[in-house]
Amino acid sequence: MDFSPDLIRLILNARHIVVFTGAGVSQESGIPTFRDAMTGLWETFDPGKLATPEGFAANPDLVWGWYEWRRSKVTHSLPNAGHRAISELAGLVKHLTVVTQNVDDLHERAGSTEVIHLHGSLHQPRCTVCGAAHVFANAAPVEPPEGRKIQPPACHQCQGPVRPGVVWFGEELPAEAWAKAHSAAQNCDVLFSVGTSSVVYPAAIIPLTAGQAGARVVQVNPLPTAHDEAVHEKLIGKAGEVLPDLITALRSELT
Ligand code: BV8
Ligand code: ZN
Repeated sequence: MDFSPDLIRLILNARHIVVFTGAGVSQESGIPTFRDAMTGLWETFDPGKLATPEGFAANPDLVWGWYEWRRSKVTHSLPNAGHRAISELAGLVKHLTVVTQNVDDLHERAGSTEVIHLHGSLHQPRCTVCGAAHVFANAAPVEPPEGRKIQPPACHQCQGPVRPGVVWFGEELPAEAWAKAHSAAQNCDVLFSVGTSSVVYPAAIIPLTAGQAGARVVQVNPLPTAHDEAVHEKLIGKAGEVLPDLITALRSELT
């Protein structure tokens, strides 16, 4: 893929770059995107119902089983070329912040060091009663069959039911993560929006905030998104193909 010389110059001269990511950046690692996560046995459930406090209260074993299935997929997957390119980009520019909607740890495992998780993490379960962090008995769970119900573990401290450490629909985002992400969006020169359908709020405000603050907003996605009219530039393609090409173009400019 070719990139405009002014985008290459803008990136290399930028004081601060934000990379805002969604489930699409993990798709090439074999992690189903949030919308695709509802394939197979899960497709009979609506994520809007499964990924909610009410869904967990009504079906704790079903919801915990879904998250354990997803956790096992992540644990047995590897970061892809898109994650690695984002980590490499940080080494080519002055300051880079990753703001992710994803609950996996693939950015960190690709070497990204400044990662803000707006929607929590699969790896940080906590007690619904006392809030204590829960340590998984099995760090790398054997992949449960799709649709498998698994009883949530009991809290080590108070025996209350443990829940996934993610932000569900209807729940507020972690205040500190939101504040840091919003500030990064207001102070960056370029924001890449990678692999997100841009329909979930308030996360989807982040690219809009960057654009309103004067940053160049560049979308990386093989398909149209809800932000197509709002972004300044669309790099149409997979993250694992477009971003390594961008790194190559930047490196050739630097030699
Ligand atoms: C809140 C964690 C209120 C859990 C997630 C009506 C209008 C507007 C908003 C609302 C509304 N009704 C309700 C709301 C609010 C709601 C919301 O936005 N709903 C949407 C669906 C309309 N938001 C909330 O509830 C939020 N909280 O509002 O609280 C409040 C206020 C005060 C006090 C109390 C409460 C909380 C939202 C967080 C929900 N949790 N995740 C989990 O993961 O299980 S959201 C979940 O979906 C993901 O985390 C992700 O953030 C989100 C969107 O998914 P994407 O990442 O975009 O993935 P998706 O599958 O959609 O798209 C994939 C994209 O990748 C596609 O574009 C595809 O083309 C592309 N792609 C595919 N392959 C590739 C690729 N791109 C590049 N390369 C590839 N290879
Ligand atoms: Zn507890």
